Amino acid sequence: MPSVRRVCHEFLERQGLTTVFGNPGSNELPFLAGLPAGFRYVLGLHEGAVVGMADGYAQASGRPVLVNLHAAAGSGNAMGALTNAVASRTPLVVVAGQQVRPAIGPEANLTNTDAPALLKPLVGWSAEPACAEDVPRALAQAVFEARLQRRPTYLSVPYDDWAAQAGANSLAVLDRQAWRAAVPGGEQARWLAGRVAAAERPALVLGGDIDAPGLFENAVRLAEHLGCPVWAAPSLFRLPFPNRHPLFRGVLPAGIAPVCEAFEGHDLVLVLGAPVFRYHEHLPGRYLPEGTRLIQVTDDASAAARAPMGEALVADPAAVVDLLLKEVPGSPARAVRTPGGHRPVPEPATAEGPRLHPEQVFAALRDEMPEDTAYVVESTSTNSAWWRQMDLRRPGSYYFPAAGGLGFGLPGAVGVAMARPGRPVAGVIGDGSANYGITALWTAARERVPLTIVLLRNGTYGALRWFGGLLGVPDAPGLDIPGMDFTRIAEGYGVRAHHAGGPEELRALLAEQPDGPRLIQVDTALTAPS
Ligand code: TZD
Ligand code: CA
Repeated sequence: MPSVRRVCHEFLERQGLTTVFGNPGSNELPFLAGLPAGFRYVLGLHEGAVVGMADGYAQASGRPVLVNLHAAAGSGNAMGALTNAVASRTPLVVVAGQQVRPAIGPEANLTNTDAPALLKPLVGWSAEPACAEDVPRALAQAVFEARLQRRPTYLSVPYDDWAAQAGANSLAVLDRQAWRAAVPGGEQARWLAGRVAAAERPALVLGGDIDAPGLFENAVRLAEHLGCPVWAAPSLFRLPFPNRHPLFRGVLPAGIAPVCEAFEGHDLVLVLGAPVFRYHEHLPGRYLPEGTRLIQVTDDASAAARAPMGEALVADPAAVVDLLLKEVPGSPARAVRTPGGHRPVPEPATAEGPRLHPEQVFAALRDEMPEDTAYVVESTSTNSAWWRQMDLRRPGSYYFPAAGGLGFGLPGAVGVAMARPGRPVAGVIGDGSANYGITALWTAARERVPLTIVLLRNGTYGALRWFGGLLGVPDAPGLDIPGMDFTRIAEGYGVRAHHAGGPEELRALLAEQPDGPRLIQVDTALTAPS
């Protein structure tokens, strides 16, 4: 009979979870013994960076990814990064090492006390198998729960389990598969198509789940078919629609009152692939204008259940988009006759003095980077400058920390670039944000990941200064971060680095395509996020 470890390695290989992001400790070493040649273990130097890289990799590949963390300390370090993975619905399978079974009760050093409870509030499923024989089945459950729920899962495994003999029945997991399909039934389909067809002024709100190959393009078709305006859902983390399309109205503001205002005059708001809604700033008001009806379509049952208003249909948004394209008559009056007539970009704003306006940086990216570049953005005060300058037309073009937890951007860019080796990737990272995931630079150098990091150095936590104004706190301490030279930090981690002193120098650097990681630091002027 093979060992538990052998069966688990084989299961992971069959499921395609062979790129493992981790930072191991003694408890984890027995799982890593004899890892077959097809596995790639990507070492991260801090668990926040490990999860950020795995998150980017899983989002860009659309597949579950294995994360290997050290007991309670490593899992704890990962928790902030996991908040983003929960909000982006990333299927991360976290496997943490545990002390040997007889040492757990007496709490020997490195015991993960009550391990399943540690990450419970964040993950979709959390367990420590009751006996060694159950480890292969539990690992399969961790993978399938992550895929079916689209949420991270957590499995704690006592390290003496890996060398144990697998039971005969353990081998059954090797052939397991679990899929999900949720096509609306006839009655639901008729109800939904009827509602959309009857609407006089419908509006679409698209969420991160729409940013998938095929679905992204079909959502454009649906919007053009209905001839209706499109918003991206608030607290955007993936771009679900080309941002200069004539029907695109931008990202909904993340407050109750401004969302209500945006929907004024619409009789139906159809939300596809998003929670209703991830508000941020507390701007109270009515949820919806008088007479506006909201229908949410999501495959996330919890998002459907917790929405504070509207009707919800739990179904695959891709199936629903297909259905609506087929069943709802097009609107000749509203139809967009010249799809492809994208809105032009404005001249970038400029700044006083030697610093660049962020719009100049983004205009340089737009003009000099290849059109299919994937951007991972973690720069918080430059949000409106970003959307004013960028022209993103393809799926998988934009990633942002989904729960607003900093530390995703730099590692996430490394993960996206590893998952999509054919596609140019740029991280657009603030000087504050960079520090939460800075160690990912070392992994990028070690793995020779082709990647451009544009580091925006304004010397401050810009977004917090803006928030200070909003919340009536003009004098908060701890918001300035002067005195960091990221070219030297990057070089210390083995990453080639440049300082761009002006727009032309920046453009010239961006026009070169790197064969490994590089960082370009640029001094920027402070702007407001909106
Ligand atoms: N810690 C973590 C893990 N996540 C956070 N979101 C914050 C702290 C608070 N925070 C923000 O929400 S924005 C921000 C902080 C510290 C400033 C980020 O600074 P930056 O970008 O230099 O990356 P800007 O453009 O200067 O705002
Ligand atoms: Ca900053």
